[in-house]
Amino acid sequence: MSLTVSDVEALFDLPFNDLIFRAQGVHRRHFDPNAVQLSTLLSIKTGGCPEDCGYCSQSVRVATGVDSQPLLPLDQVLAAARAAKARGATRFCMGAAWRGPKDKDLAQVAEMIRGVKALGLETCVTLGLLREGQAEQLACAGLDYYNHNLDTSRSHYHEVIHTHAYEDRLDTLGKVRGAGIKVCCGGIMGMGESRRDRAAFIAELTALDPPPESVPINLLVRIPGTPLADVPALEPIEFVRTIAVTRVALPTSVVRLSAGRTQMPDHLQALCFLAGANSIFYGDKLLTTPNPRADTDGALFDRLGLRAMAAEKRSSTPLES
Ligand code: SAM
Ligand code: DTB
Ligand code: SF4
Repeated sequence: MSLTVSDVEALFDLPFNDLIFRAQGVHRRHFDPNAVQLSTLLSIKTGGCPEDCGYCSQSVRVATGVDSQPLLPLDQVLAAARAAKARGATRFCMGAAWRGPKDKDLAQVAEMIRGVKALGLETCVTLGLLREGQAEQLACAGLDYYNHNLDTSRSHYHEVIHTHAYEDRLDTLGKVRGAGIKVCCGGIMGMGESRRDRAAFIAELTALDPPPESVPINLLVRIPGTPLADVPALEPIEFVRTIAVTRVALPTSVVRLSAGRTQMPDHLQALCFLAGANSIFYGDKLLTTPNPRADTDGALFDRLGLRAMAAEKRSSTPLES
């Protein structure tokens, strides 16, 4: 159901205990409260991106020490996918530092999707803006999810990114949906936005019809050399509130506690799961920055009694610890 910015702001303004209680109630009506979906990320094409997203280490416009690499060969991608599956991941997400894919790139990515799917994993790619017909090619290869984030509110977007517009992102999301691919769409918190911006961003997600199946909420990883390297850190309770409000506003979406977990102590992550997060990136690397190790997450899951969510089901399997 589409919510107004004021509706979402009212959720943010609830007393913390009332907000968390409400989020847990919504979570339990739609999901197993102790099951967490596990996605592993791989950067299949790193660095050298022409876009100027202010948070990103991979833009050509910034010196972050990230080495540019061409598109990985298929065998390396499949080896990483096999390792992710062996650790217990159910989805494999492949990210490319492109404004958008060229048709010859897309043919190679289609082969990667086919190969990863044949291993019995769900597939997700994030390749930037899509042109007419490209989403259909990905659907033909059997792609399950396309990740394309709105990242922040419409008005804050111009403060962070100047080389493409919010409307361009919405246009690609429409193409993905039109091709019958599931949508993974979320954002980054802690980019100097206001609470109203966070509310407006969540309201935008509720206006997508149907809502995204997967909603990654990233805490900004402040990467030296990027324009946002020195932005003040988001207050942690406000981050937990953002997770809880997302859970209430998007009751049937899987909410991913995404980038930023290496900066979060265990008790903060526990609060995020209590607030309704039910997915993580799993494996020791995101795209260019570190993520908690699988054994560290295994130990945290044991302490919290959490289990891995099976693909497309709400049942569970043991997690490596
Ligand atoms: N180039 C494609 C695009 O922009 O859609 C795909 C890759 S891009 C790196 C995918 C997403 O990663 C971004 O939309 C952003 O939400 C997230 N991201 C990138 N850098 C980040 C950072 N430093 N902290 C948190 N999230 C980040
Ligand atoms: C998403 O929302 N977060 C992921 C994924 N989608 C592609 C990326 C996080 C990147 C964090 C910074 C880095 O490792 O470069
Ligand atoms: Fe390029 Fe994506 Fe990074 Fe923006 S977020 S600079 S489009 S890789």
